[in-house]
Amino acid sequence: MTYSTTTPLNIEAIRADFPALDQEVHPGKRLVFLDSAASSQKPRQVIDAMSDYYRTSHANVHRGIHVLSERATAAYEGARDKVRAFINAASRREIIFTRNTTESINLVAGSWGRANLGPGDVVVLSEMEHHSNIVPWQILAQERGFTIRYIPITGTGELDLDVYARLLRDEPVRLVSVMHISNVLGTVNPVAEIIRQAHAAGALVLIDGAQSVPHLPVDVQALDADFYAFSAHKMAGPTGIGVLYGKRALLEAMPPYMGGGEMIKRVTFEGSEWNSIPHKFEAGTPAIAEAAGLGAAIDYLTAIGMENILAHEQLVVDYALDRLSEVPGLTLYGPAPERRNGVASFTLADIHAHDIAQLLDAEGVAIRAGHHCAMPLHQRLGVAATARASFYLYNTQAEVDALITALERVRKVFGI
Ligand code: C6P
Repeated sequence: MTYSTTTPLNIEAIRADFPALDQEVHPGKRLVFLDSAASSQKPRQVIDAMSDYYRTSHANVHRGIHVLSERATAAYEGARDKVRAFINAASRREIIFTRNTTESINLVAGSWGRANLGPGDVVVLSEMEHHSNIVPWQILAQERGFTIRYIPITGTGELDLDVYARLLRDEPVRLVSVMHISNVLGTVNPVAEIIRQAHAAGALVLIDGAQSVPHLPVDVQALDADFYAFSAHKMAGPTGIGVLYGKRALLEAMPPYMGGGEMIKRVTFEGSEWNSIPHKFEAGTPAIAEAAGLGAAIDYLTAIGMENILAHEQLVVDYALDRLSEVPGLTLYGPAPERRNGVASFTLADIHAHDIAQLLDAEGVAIRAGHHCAMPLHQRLGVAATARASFYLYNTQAEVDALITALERVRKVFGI
């Protein structure tokens, strides 16, 4: 089989931007980093932006009337403008900074959910969801008494849209909350269609974009998403900051999620008046350096072009799926290459995924093993754990070859 190697990216230049990629992790073993779905590496542009911020501009935001506070505020609010443009939100007020995708989803549950859901209502999730899009709803359902339904997955690891349509028709669905791209199966869900059908049935939609915003162009207005959540650390940005996009009218009508400084307009002993959005949802001193880092990550990805990143990753993932499918005893999970992105999860005979990951690590190949915070999905797949190789803009087909060679060693050790 011949494989396309015509990537639109200048891969050597990109790899040179990521200092962590250039190292031996064991004597004679160069790092092959295939764990970006858990958290991506960071380019020096992001590291420098955060370091520069701390060296020259740190102060608290929105508070002091002095030069450093003004610089810090500009860095923080400038990052909000970059996020707005990156996902094409209509207004910067619709961009709420959180800690990560998990906090963004908890914010919607704790604010919109607590105010709007009750007995008789239905929230629709899917069987492929990450724990962060299951557990907040389970906690709230215990308190508020609504029902959770799950869109089943088909044998190819895709959402069963017939069952989804039936749920919307037969049940009083108030909210649909599903992932854009699966962190285990790689499935790219048809979220525009899912949103269209939900809206026709009078339900709102929250999209978990943790695995999509880093990998493909996302336009929240074109999708007509009501809420959209993602994390900076999976898109070449720092840990400690994430985003909740929400439509302005919804955010304005929602009660605060946390109380404290910054989120109020006026406080008396008798009560308080809330600040306008987005500040109503950003209580306390925020992650300012991290916002500067996220802004730099967006600049970095935008300069390369999300379409180019998507095309490059598709080449690498397609190649990985082809090569992995040739490994004797290996089972791949997820749909056909044209309907997936980013990750390749597999089992190898009856070898435990942790043993695979440990032996691969000894060869310098970093993957993730376990349930990837999707235990119900693994239960549905009938396996306790999978090994997962995940890819980003800096990975190459040569690194896939290194994975395959390392897997040969695993097979030899286990005699299969
Ligand atoms: N998945 C993985 O290895 P946080 O931790 O809040 O930044 O992201 C949570 C999250 C939510 N949804 C999806 C689809 C995700 O993939 C993740 C994070 C990582 O698959 C860590 S468990």
